[in-house]
Amino acid sequence: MAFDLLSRRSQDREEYGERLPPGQKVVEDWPVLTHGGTPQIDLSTWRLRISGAVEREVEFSWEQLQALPSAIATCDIHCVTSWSRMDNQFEGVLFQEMLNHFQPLPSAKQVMLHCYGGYTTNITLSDLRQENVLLAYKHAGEELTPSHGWPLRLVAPHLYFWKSAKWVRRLDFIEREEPGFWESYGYHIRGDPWKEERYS
Ligand SMILES: Nc1nc2c(c(=O)[nH]1)N[C@H]1C(S)=C(S)[C@@H](COP(=O)(O)O)O[C@H]1N2
Ligand SMILES: [Mo]
Repeated sequence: MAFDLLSRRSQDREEYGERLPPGQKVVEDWPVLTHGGTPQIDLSTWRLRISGAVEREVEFSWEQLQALPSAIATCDIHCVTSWSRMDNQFEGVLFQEMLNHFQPLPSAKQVMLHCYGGYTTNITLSDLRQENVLLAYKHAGEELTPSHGWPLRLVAPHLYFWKSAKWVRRLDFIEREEPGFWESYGYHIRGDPWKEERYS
């Protein structure tokens, strides 16, 4: 068993090289990792709120979000529990596109992502500005399933996947670094998989 895992890992390494962060192994399925349960969400009352250190706080209804230009990002995702899933096709609104609809204040350095169900995670504004980061509503051409974050989740593929908040409901722009849920339990404040920033 241990031997199988080791040989699997070296095959993955041969196939993917630098694309695969250290200590990760490739899976074909898509595990669900949720602390707590999947929240019940009603699209008619669903909102995405932009708050905190922004020029003007704004809210998007589901229809308003759908009306924004969409994009497809193909990316690999890396969970800190050591699985990676390659070549995911997410569709949604790029964070860079979202920035055409509100203006962070110069003092905004970080964003606390708040989710339906209570989960939070912190991310720097510069990490959110990376070109592949999006608020996704589809995966592989299909609506996200409830357990993977329907109706809307963040996808920030260059960081460990715990940063990719499912059921996101609020982006709170803040001026100082603050830990989110897992970060306050000892997970790394940033979580770069290539540097193996797993724990603090
Ligand atoms: N709201 C919320 N978002 C979350 C989580 C969670 O528990 N609640 N888990 C995180 C973790 S630890 C991981 S690895 C990924 C898992 O996403 P998946 O279940 O779609 O694979 O979601 C992240 N986003
Ligand atoms: Mo995770």
